[in-house]
Amino acid sequence: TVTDTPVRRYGGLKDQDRIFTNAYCRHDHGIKGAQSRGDWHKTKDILLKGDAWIIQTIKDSGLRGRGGAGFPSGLKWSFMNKPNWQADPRPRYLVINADEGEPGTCKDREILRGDPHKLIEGCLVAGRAMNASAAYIYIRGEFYQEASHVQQAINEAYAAGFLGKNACGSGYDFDVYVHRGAGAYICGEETALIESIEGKQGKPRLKPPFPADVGLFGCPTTVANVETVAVAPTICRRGSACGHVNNPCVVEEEMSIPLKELIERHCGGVRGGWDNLLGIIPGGSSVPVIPKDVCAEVLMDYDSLKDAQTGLGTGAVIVMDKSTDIVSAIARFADFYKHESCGQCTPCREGTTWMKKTMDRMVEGRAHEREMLLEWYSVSTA
Ligand code: L3W
Repeated sequence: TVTDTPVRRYGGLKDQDRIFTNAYCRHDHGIKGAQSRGDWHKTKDILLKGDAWIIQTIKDSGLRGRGGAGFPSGLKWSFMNKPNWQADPRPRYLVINADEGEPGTCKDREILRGDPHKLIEGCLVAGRAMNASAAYIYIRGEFYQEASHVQQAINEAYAAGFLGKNACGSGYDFDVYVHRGAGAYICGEETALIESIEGKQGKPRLKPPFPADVGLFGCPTTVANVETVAVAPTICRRGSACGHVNNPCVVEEEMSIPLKELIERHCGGVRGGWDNLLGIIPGGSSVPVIPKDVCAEVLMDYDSLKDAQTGLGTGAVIVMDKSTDIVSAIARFADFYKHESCGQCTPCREGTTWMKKTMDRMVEGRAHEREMLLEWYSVSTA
């Protein structure tokens, strides 16, 4: 039994946090629609982070298999990368269990129809994590329309350079194939499914050996459910955690509530406890960060925050715990303001560009020791 799955607090899923936004296939299921919903965004960056990073991110997210067994996904994927796996000459495979046939279960069907690109991108990311060279998507025989949508997505992904040799320009080669079942429920069991792809009757094998040791065509294989794999790219893009407070929220409160009380009463406290706090931006990204000791005392109002050399701003509180790289975080804001400058006024147009360049130099460790953003501030407002 594995018990290291992080405990999650129920907070109600917000619309902007949803991953599958094309249920019932109301919008375009093709590549243009998928990209407008965020799929294939910076996939190359995820792939370049490598197998260990992807697996750790999936482990940290607490994702568990959605085919019924609930086995921790990051752990399962890590079985493929046993010590010295490179010395094993066998190819390695990812197999997607799209043989959804349990009475009353029709959730993978919606993903296959409406969001097939999430699955294909997920195959690539999960495949990279387990150093697989190909994925086989085993689709229930009765799912004709679903198989067509998945095949269309695969064709589009190859045409865009997202699959095949040098997938997404990452230097990693990866192929995806569809294999249609013939309508046997037993083929949802992972070893029977493997037998079926191999062209034999769908009858289960004894375990062990598990597929990670001896799977498809006798090679290391991971069989994973559609939904499990389809969420992986979004988890990698968003990060495994959902913020640095336990319960991110929007609340209406009385002016002058102590900042600490606001966070502890409404947000379930700082992730890892108050001691894990690094600093807070109390009013959106236009006001300065305040350090932890100031956060403990300050009240959420104009005067108190002004005395603390920051501001109430919009009242949007950004909490940063000790895992935050504060220089990178500020560089990210600088990037935002540079990107969003309309360019009409010189101080903003030039100043935000210089700020971004300065922050980039700081992030990369190339900044001069006397370099200060303040200089650009005084120049741009002179
Ligand atoms: C390597 C070890 N791998 C466990 C792997 C194992 C499997 C996964 C979970 O499913 C449920 C049941 C049905 N080294 C490992 C290891 N693994 N120990 O982890 O394994 P397990 O044994 O907990 O469950 P299981 O037998 O795979 C039983 C449901 O699955 N089911 C699912 C159908 C799913 C679909 C679908 O996804 N579309 O049809 C059908 O039988 O309800 O709750 O991968 O190899 N030491």
